[in-house]
Amino acid sequence: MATKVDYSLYLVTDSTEAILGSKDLVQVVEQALKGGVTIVQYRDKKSDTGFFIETGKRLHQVCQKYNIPLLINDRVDVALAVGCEGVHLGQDDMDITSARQLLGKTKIIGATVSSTQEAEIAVKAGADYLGIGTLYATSTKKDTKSIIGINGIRQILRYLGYQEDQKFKDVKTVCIGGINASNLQRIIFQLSGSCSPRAINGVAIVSAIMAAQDPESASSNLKSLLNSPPPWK
Ligand code: TZP
Ligand code: MG
Repeated sequence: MATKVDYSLYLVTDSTEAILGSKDLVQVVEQALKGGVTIVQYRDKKSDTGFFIETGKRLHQVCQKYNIPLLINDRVDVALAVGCEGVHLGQDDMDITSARQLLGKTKIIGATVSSTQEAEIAVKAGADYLGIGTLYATSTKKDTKSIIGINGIRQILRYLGYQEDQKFKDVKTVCIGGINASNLQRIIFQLSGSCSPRAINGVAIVSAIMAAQDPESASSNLKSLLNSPPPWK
């Protein structure tokens, strides 16, 4: 199990025209790293394997400069070829048990979950963290099957919080879908430990950083919102 990973401001990349436009992916990620993102997932649904690996290696070099872990979305083989810190796997990707066998104990494995059943399976199979969602509908991912809202995320956090097995206590959590500077503090507050037996460990964000005019200041703004109490507290 990977230790001491900071999941608080989790950047998920997007290479599509709608989000990235004509900007350079590696440059945008470096700007986000300067702004303070704490972990990066390279998500690329359109490139072939060769480009995925090559760009993954470039992103890994940049992330290493800032001492930030890089994960690869969907593909254990690409993560192995890149030599990065781990993978993020959805329900239709390789199962967590096989991924753990291929990647070994020290790599980070994350799983997308939308229900307590999916969370239980992922945790028991050895996921290090859960990407819980989809929180809110988002044009970044139109094919998302379950929009579970704050209540759906709370239900999963509550479930994790009440399990006896240490694996459930150790697993980290991030939520994803429609999170931006305007709703971040409310979301964190609604998912804080006082409303649920355990709090969320981070927020995963695509467009609010990747599509920003200035990804560095967008990230540093999100980071300061994360680190300051909401105005109503
Ligand atoms: N998985 C669930 S929602 C989503 C992914 C990859 C996209 C989230 O994008 P945004 O722009 O942060 O709403
Ligand atoms: Mg996937």
